[in-house]
Amino acid sequence: MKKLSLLMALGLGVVGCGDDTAETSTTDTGTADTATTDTGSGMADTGMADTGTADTTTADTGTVDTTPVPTDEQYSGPFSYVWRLQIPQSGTDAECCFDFTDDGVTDNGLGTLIGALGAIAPDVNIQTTLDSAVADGSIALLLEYAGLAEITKTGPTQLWFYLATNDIDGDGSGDQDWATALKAGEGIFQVQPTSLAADGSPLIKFQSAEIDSDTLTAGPGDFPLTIPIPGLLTLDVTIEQAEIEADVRAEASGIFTNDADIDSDGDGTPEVWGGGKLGGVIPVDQVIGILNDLANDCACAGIAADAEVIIAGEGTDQYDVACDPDITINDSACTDADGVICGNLSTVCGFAPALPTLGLIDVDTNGNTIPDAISVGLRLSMSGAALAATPVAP
Ligand SMILES: [Ca+2]
Ligand SMILES: [Ca+2]
Ligand SMILES: [Ca+2]
Ligand SMILES: [Ca+2]
Repeated sequence: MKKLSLLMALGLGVVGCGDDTAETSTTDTGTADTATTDTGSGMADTGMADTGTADTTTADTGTVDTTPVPTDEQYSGPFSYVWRLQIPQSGTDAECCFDFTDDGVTDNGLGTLIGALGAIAPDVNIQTTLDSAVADGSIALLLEYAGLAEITKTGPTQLWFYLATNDIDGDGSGDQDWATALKAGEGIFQVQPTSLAADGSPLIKFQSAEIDSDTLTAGPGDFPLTIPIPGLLTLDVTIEQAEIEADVRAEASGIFTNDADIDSDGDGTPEVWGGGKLGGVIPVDQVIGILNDLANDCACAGIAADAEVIIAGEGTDQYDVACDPDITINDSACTDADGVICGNLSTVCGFAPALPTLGLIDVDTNGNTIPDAISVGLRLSMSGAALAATPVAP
């Protein structure tokens, strides 16, 4: 098996989480909220300014805004730098992260897959690959807590995500030591323009988030994720029902996670896990679509550019996956230059029907009791961070 480095470069994507309901004239009859407190005569707003539809009349009699939209300036912080991303190795309950099937047990199809991969290909260590990518700066993820109360660093906020760089002087390598400076919250970063929309706002955000004492929560919402597989392509998937939960503390330099000691492998000795959890589900249709797109580039194996090589979908009792038996695959002429998938297409097709039996497809998202999505979860470790005087990299 070739090296499949599943680099979870959280090129995280956008949006969605908001039940950021605008006050409307039907429930809210006051003047427009323009500040952090409501100046009308109704119930006090506990949040930040309301950027929804302006109230049209004189007194506010509506309910409080539950998902305030911050008004403070972008890049004013506070920030967190993600200094470690951990992929669960076994999919055990303790490791990670959330229960998507309402049975009281956390679900992590990704962890199950990683565990299976580890058994099949012990030399492939996705966690080591990920650790190196974070330590050398190829994955540098920064979070801004927009609108978070400056003094208490608690209360409602939004989570804005940036891809960042520590190479402020532009010489091609990070300016500070990862292990001693960045992990300790002394890191200084610039935001990569690739993580910004045309108007300069972050592409990636959880609009509904909160720090309640020492617990950060965000989501649920859609979370587009970019997974670069070197030499192959960049996978774009959207994690649905995405949410974050983290045990955090505020320090002068920003928001830190508190590590968790969890004996995930059951050997009696706890391992150190990041205090943050990020999880959600990926519909299998998305994954099959990506694989079919890859297969369409396999002219070397005799595949037509418009062929539907893998036929998949919900059957009567499971999500079925199989390659079209009418398509002849001869991948012997494919070389490394054709990518991992083309050279292994017959292997992929031989393996495909077994996919539903691995326990990987574990969540039913459309209510017909047939699982159709893969649950995923990652552990995050974060430290405080700051932006450079010029916050956006050239
Ligand atoms: Ca469950
Ligand atoms: Ca540098
Ligand atoms: Ca252990
Ligand atoms: Ca289903």
